[in-house]
Formats: sequence, C-alpha cells, structure tokens
Amino acid sequence: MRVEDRFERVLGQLDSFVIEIPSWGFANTGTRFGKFLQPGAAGTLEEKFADAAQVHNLTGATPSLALHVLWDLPGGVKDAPKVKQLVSRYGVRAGSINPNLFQDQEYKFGSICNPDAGIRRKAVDHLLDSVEIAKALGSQDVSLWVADGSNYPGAQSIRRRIEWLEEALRTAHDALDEGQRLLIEYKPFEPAFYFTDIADWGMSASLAGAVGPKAFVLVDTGHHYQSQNIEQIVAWLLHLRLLGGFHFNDRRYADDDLTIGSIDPYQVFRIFHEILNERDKNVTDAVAYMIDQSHNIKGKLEAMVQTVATAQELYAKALLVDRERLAELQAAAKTVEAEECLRDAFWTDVRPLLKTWRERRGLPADPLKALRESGYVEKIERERGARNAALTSSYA
Ligand code: RM4
Ligand code: MN
Ligand code: MN
Repeated sequence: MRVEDRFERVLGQLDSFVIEIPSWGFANTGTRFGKFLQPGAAGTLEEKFADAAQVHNLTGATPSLALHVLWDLPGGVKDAPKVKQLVSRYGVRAGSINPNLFQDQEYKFGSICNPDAGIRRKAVDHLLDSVEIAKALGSQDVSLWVADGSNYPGAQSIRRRIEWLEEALRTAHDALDEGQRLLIEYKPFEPAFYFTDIADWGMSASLAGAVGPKAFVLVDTGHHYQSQNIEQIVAWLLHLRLLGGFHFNDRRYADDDLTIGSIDPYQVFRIFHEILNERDKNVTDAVAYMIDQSHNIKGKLEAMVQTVATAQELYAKALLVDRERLAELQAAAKTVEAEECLRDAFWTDVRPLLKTWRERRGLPADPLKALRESGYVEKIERERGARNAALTSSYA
C-alpha cells in the first residue's frame, strides 16, 4: 500500500479511538508521603466534569469520565440524579464506576476477604451499590480494584480468602444487567506487602472464569513487577477472550502513576500492536481504554491533555504497522526484517498526521498550546486557589 493510502486509512481509524479519563486525575492526589496542592485542582464533582469537558473539547477523544464511588458519589445511588445533570451540562458521559474498598477503617484486614463476615457483607453491599449506580448512570463497566491482602506470613489464610473473593465477585457479577461488565484489576503489592489477594493477571482471569461471562480482566500498566512483558499478558488475555480494558499510566519502579508513555512509549505501542493484531472486531471493540494517573508534579489539565495526545500518537503508530508483511516475515523467521518492520511504524513521526486529523474534525491542531492560550487554567486557579491553599497535606 502506498504511504499516502496508509496515512489516509489511519486517519479514518483514529476516529474510533477514545480513551476514558479519571475524575481523580483532576483532584489533589499525590504520593503516600504527601501531595503538592495545586491552585487549580478540582475539589467538587462539578469541577471534575468541567475539567473533563475542557480536555474533551481540546482533544475530541475523551467522551467519558471514570468515577470513584466514595470520592464522587459519597451518597451512593442517591447522587446519581446530580451526576446526570452534570453529564448533560458538560457533555461528558459517566464512564466506569470504581467501587472503593480501601478507605474505610474496617478494611484494615481486608474488605471482601476480611475474616469478619460482617465486614465482608458491608464490602459486598458497597459492590452492589456500585452496580446500582452504574445502572442508574447507564455505565457499562464496574471497574474493581481489590486492595485486600496481608502483610505477614501466617497472619491470614490465603485459601479461605480465595473462596471469599469468588463469593463476593459472583454476587456482584450476578447483579449486573445484560451488557454490563465487571472488570477485575490486579496488583502485585501495595498497600499489602506480603501478598495481595488478586496479585496478577492469572488470578484475575481465574476469578473472571469462575464468576461468569460478564467478568473480564483489567490491566493497569503500573501493576506489574519490573520488566514484566505486558504485551504478552495482553496477547494471552485476547486469546482467552478475557481482556476487558486498561488503566494506562507509566512507571519506572512500581505503581508510579506517571503520564502514559513518559518513560517507555515503545511498550504502549507494543500493547496497541497486540490488540490491533486481533482479527475479531467483537474482541477489540470491547477493550476499554482508560487512564489512571496521579498528577502530583505536572499541572492537572496539562498532564491530561498531554496524556491523551500521547495515547493517540502511540495508537496511530501501531495502526501504521504493515501487518501482512510482518506476518510473512515472521513465517519466514526473518528476525531482523520483522523487527525493523515493527520499528518502522514506531519511528514514523505521526504528529503531522494527528494535526491533519484534528484539523479535519475542527479541533485545535496543537491541543496543549490551545490549552495554554485558552486561559482556562488561570481561570480555575483564580476560582479555586483560595480553597486549595487552605488544605493541608501531611504524611504524619
Ligand atoms: C489503585 C488502582 C485503582 C485506582 C486507585 C486510585 O492503585 O490502580 O485502579 O482506582 O489506585
Ligand atoms: Mn488502576
Ligand atoms: Mn494503581
């Protein structure tokens, strides 16, 4: 195929690439040692929606906002009408619903895996409330991160906790409507350090298989050990028809929640490449792309716009891979030529292509520059600055 034709094809395919942004990416978040408070950080759900709308208007690629139940809907399903008003006011959909099983004092020894049946019940009720919220808001996905685990050998029964996990997730799964999904995230450590109850993709996949057909695996790119091959995990999950979606971020060491592609853009490209290799459109269309980042140093809005543009660039590069040729080279075991075929796409500068895509859609050609020129950040800093300055952030 001629280069111009390939570019034209990619321009069309970019239209369907959307990525969900998290409400907490606009709030004051940080590390466990503290937060650097930002004058423009969002403190209310309305401010989070306003900021999300700003990112969507600039990038055209973020039509939905992920919500964290305790942070965004502390009143539970009763808060749904208020969220719906914000959805219609700001033109951004409510995205995945994230239950919160890690904040309450009772969860010191676990939530759905707590040895106390009463606490497990409370946690399961929160899951069921989250499903109700998702239904009320028309959200497809309940995206679950279970922070449970244990810090010391012998302190907890690993086997009992597997049973409690299956029981709780099955209850949540069975409450879902047709078309809704339960996405099961995994994380090898933190906050627990001897084991976490769902430590890796195999455990998530096994749970998904045990609880039912509406359960899938969620891959948070920061939740892996050093140098783990994430694209291979992605390939396996595609093969098993169990890939539900992603929480994208970048990391140097652990769950660093840095902006996507900032440390290792080639890895994100390789992940997209595996997905685009899948021929079954039902499988690829079902993959939910989401961001899960904490912007402690970068400006919240800047970081988010930069993130979305980077995701689009890396996706466009993966779209450029000449897959037919690559398959031929792989079959002939032409190692260097096959690798170069992949690298050709990766090293193509797609920024002019994205500029064309944005111009055709009536979007600013350079969204980061447009953000800076819009005056939006200065405006929210004026409006929110005094409140944010009054907050305290201390580790102990
Ligand atoms: C966790 C995990 C969850 C996210 C929280 C804030 O490490 O990634 O997805 O909701 O952080
Ligand atoms: Mn996550
Ligand atoms: Mn995380």
